[in-house]
Amino acid sequence: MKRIKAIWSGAVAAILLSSIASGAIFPGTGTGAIPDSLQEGPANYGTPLIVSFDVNGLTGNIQDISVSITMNHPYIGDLDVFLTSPPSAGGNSFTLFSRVGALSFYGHYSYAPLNGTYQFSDSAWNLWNASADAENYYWISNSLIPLSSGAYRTSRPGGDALGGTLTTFHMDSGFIGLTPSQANGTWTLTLRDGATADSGFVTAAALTIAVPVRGAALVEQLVPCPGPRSGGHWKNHGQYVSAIGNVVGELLSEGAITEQEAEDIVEAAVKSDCGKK
Ligand SMILES: [Ca+2]
Repeated sequence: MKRIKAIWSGAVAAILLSSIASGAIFPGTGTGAIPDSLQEGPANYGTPLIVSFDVNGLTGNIQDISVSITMNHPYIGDLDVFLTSPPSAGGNSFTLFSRVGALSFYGHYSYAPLNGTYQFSDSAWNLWNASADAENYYWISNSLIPLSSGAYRTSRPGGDALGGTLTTFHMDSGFIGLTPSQANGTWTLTLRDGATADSGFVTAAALTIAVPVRGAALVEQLVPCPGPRSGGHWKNHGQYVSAIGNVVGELLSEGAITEQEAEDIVEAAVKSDCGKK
């Protein structure tokens, strides 16, 4: 497990300590070729490639999630890709993208090739299906340049009418809010190919899960942003940060939080507007 130093919601001016989260990255194992479909037709998928993520050490409920895939394939429209939670979390699957541009099973898929690193995240601006849409892609770019690496939103399967509809991890996946006992376990990314003649390869994948920083909500309760619990307002920002530092120091010495968590809380307090006139 590799930790991301950044505090996810740290850019918000009126920051609430209870909303800060830190992410952990879990690298995927079992990458390789995505076996081709052997026969055209509904449900004739090739053997799925299943990439696994050993998620462990989460200390809070899932606040945010994203997945990145480094891959290539000549035709995005062949593919069906979904992320599945561990059995302890119900093992539900959420489609990242599927048969992009498909208007029917037998025809009119997107021609867009893939060759890059693609991240699926709710905070992305790029629309995956729109970027790879069959007609748009073909007519605007008939040289068939691979879809650009970058962050994209997930989308429903199919052509314009359905596939243009965006989905989000927060609204649709069922992953947000999973508890540590549900979420710690083996997550899988399944990639399968539903059309003959062209096949692709996954070289790397990673799952990023953010949970609230442990202790932050308690610190916020003990050291409220508007002013000390004894009443009145903070004299200045420094007084607020100093009070935060005292409480964080106590929690740290009791072993209730780690040094990293202490650092995250203090950093968020420093960035906040609490105590500022
Ligand atoms: Ca294929």
